[in-house]
Amino acid sequence: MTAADVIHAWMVPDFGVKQDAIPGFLRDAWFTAEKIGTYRGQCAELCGRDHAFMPIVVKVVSQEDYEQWAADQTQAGSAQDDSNVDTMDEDALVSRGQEVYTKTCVACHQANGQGLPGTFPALDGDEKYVLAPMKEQILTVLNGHPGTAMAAFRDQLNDVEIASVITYTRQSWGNAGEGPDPVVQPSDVKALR
Ligand code: HEC
Ligand SMILES: [Cu+2]
Repeated sequence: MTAADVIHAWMVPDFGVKQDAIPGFLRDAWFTAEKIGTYRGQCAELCGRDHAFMPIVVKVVSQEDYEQWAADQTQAGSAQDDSNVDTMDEDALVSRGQEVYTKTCVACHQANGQGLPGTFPALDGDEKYVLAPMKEQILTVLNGHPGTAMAAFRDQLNDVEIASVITYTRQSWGNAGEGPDPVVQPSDVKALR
């Protein structure tokens, strides 16, 4: 859990779980749900004007229903068929990359690419990976940096998604027009996977 703005808290009393969600920190929490049903909670930190509008809903389902749900999700994801796509045009990469970034990277690296000082590195102006030859950045997203909060995305994202999100970071904020390899193609990711 983390937060993008102020401190919130994820609380579901039936599970005995209450965990602060703090910008700049990553925390986790676990519980064992023993009965199928719909459980409700709410943000438990007075977090501002919309505090009362942060309901939490957890659906506990059977293993069978979960597997069905997971299969449906995978199908929804692959409605956009990325297999056998080796190259894309630059605009398509950037716009797909923005979607991936917003879904997968923004909580840590932030919408403005500045990250959070001391916790999540800025990708805007990052000379080491983003404004550098593509190889190390591709390896970073594929394999993560073990022992840090930067996870491996090789199982979660396909070659098109990884190429897109990397292209997006290379062409956004102050990075536009700055480093080498402004465009990374799915075939580049495939070659290093
Ligand atoms: C849970 C938080 C988190 C998420 C989500 C996350 N990152 Fe990271 N990322 C980090 C951390 C922490 C580091 C620094 C790792 C280290 O110290 O080596 C990092 C490092 C990086 C770096 C290297 C930059 C540098 O200077 O160290 C790149 C590039 C990067 N992430 C890209 C991405 C992309 C693209 C995504 C989305 C697909 C993503 N990250 C999602 C936390 C995250
Ligand atoms: Cu809140």
